[in-house]
Amino acid sequence: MAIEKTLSIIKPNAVKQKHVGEIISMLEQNNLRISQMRMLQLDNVQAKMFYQEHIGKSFFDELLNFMLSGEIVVLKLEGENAIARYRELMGATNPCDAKEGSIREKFGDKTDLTQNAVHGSDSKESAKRELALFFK
Ligand code: IDP
Repeated sequence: MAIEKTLSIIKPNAVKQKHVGEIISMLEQNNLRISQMRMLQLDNVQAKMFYQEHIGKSFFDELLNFMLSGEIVVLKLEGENAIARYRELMGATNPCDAKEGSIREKFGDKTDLTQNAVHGSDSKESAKRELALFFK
């Protein structure tokens, strides 16, 4: 199986609630190798560029405000079939629907689906585009 690279973001709610360590531990335990990692505060331009596919959607402003509300951790993950394996480990977009033991089930806000703790690239194309925004 091919070695893939993917982007993970630990979102502001999970950073504020001090879940960075536990999330990183779950990545390591699932053989998603961390090859680069940074903590940063997004600015408006970066956030819009990152979420460009959602511009114009009803939840876009809420999503942008949330992503600008605090520091995030961005990670470059590598491993066999890493894109799909990390999406599986994250769980469904809505923490209420995320399977038991997934990152979003454990650390997402079950009353606010925007605050679902983590992001993960959904395809090889998005992984390439998203990684280039954070890692040169
Ligand atoms: P994904 O993060 O599971 O790939 P996307 O549909 O790409 O899901 O949505 C990007 C992010 O936008 C989600 O992770 C979530 O934070 C937020 N989001 C998606 N749909 C909604 C919604 O209907 N209401 C509020 N926020 C949403």
